[in-house]
Amino acid sequence: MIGSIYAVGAAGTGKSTFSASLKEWMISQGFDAAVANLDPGAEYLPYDADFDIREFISLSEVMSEYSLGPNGAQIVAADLLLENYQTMLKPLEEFDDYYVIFDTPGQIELFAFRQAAPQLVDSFSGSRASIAFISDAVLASTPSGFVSQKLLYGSVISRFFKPSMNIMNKSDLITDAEMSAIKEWEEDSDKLLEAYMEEKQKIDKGYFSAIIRAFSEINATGKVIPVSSKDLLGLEEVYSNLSLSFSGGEDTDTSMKDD
Ligand SMILES: Nc1nc2c(ncn2[C@@H]2O[C@H](COP(=O)(O)OP(=O)(O)OP(=O)(O)O)[C@@H](O)[C@H]2O)c(=O)[nH]1
Ligand SMILES: [Mg+2]
Repeated sequence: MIGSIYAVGAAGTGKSTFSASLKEWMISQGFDAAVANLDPGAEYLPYDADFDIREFISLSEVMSEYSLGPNGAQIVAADLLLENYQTMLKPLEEFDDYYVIFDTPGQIELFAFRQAAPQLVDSFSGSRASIAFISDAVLASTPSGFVSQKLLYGSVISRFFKPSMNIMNKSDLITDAEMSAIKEWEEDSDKLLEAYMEEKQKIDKGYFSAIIRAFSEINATGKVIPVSSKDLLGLEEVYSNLSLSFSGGEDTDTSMKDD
């Protein structure tokens, strides 16, 4: 694999749509790209999967075999994948010269916060792995939503310790003014604290200003990349971040089909 991109994020933030769009964009640019679905519970996918974990794990079979309801079955299914990935992911070996985008399970805790997930990423993709944390622009457009998504991003990157991107998906759903406010909060932690204090009247200022100060320190890697997976916008910046993490900045990709 030239590189593995793991799309990780809370339910409904657009991981599957992002995976589909990034593949489409990469192919349009002449790169070889494939999408692997790692969500055994997915009922509908907005792409034709090049690899689909549902061929190995059936949620309904897990439910009847283990006498579980849908939530318990999701956990067992996630663990089945994490315990058996070496055999199950073998078909992906044929994508040696591809970028492979991994669409992870709907609920973030089923992948990012299970014990074995960092091990899967590490041993399967090693230094060719990048985490694409997918957040929702609508949520990020209020100061408290912005703060909570940054915290979630922080907890995901501290699980994987891989190059990562903080992707603000669905940016087509927010106004230019909301986008400018988000950019301002990123640049200026005082402005973020001010906006936060305005939104939440009775809070412990000391505690939140400490959290917000910590953001400025991780900003080097934590700046959001606005993306619209619906309109295929922002994907060029995603790609340049990827090539930066995979090749130290130079676009040394040899898989270009055109020119
Ligand atoms: N407007 C807009 N809608 C989007 C965008 N990306 C995804 N959506 C919509 O958001 C909804 C959820 O998208 P999915 O791609 O299924 O999200 P997901 O994170 O894979 O969802 P789960 O796997 O169920 O957690 C769908 O209705 C998508 O069409 C986007 O960039 N803009
Ligand atoms: Mg999905």
